[in-house]
Amino acid sequence: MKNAPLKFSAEVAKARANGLPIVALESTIITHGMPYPQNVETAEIVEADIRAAGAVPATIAIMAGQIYVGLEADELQTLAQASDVAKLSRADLAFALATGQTGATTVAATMICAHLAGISIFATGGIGGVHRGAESTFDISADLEELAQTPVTVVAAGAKAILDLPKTMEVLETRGVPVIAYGQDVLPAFWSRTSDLPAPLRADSAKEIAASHAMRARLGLPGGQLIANPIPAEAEIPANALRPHIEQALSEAETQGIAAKAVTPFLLQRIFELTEGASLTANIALVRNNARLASNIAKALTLASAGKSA
Ligand code: PSU
Ligand code: MN
Repeated sequence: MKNAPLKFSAEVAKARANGLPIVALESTIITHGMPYPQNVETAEIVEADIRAAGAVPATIAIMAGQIYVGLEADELQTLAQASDVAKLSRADLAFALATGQTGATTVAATMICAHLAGISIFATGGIGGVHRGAESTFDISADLEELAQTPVTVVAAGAKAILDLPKTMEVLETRGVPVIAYGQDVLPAFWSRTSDLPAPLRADSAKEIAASHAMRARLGLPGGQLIANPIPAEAEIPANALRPHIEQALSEAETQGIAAKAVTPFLLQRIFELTEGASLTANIALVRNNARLASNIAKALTLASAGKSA
């Protein structure tokens, strides 16, 4: 029997009691993915988007030995301003809980916590993946392994161009993770709506994605689904405009010997600086867009399971 130290916010506890659709949100994007104060502003707007779409947001973080599922406004503020927050993945989640650390959950850790809390749908910006040069560094995000083993559907905007997108897709295919592009035949590439890669799967409605999630459970397949939702057209940054900044950030990371957990936050911060904030504006627009789609998937899943038990 599992006995996870879960602590639900008042709003999430009520949603659980009433069988309402819930969407999980990660906290590493707040502590390590965006600068203050845009990080907390974004977290609040995204939560509001989910409520407006008819679902309930559950931002997940680790504090004082407990998994917080849903943060109260003051808890979110504290987390967003803290400077010594650990970035937690599968490897360090239990240690951080056992030792009372404050920790932000990555995609991998958020999936684990969401699943423990009975939440099936999770919205974020971008997932971790296979880093460029992984053939020598072996730097492959634990997010990919988590997608292969934990049954949560993750809505993201595709992988960032800081990663090796073709290699990321190969690993996902090998590990049996469905990658479903929303409303188009090619994979989106985070800041851009399109990439050169065809999407393995395509869905045109939240209902189809929910049905596929439910079917995986019926088949007893472990692991989740990755939904690749293109950034809204008006917020897109052309790949050509970003390429030199990405190259520069990558070469600085190499020169400065940035490794392991520090790589992704370093690259995101440098690209933010080099684009004078444009990357962040796009990032906010795509997270909000993902939150809306995730809400619709969560609603469709709730409707489907209500229909089944009726
Ligand atoms: N990609 C983004 N924004 C982010 C992250 C990734 O565009 O904030 C964060 C997520 O929390 C993701 C983590 O799970 O970085 C991946 O880190 P790593 O590459 O160290 O596994
Ligand atoms: Mn890594």
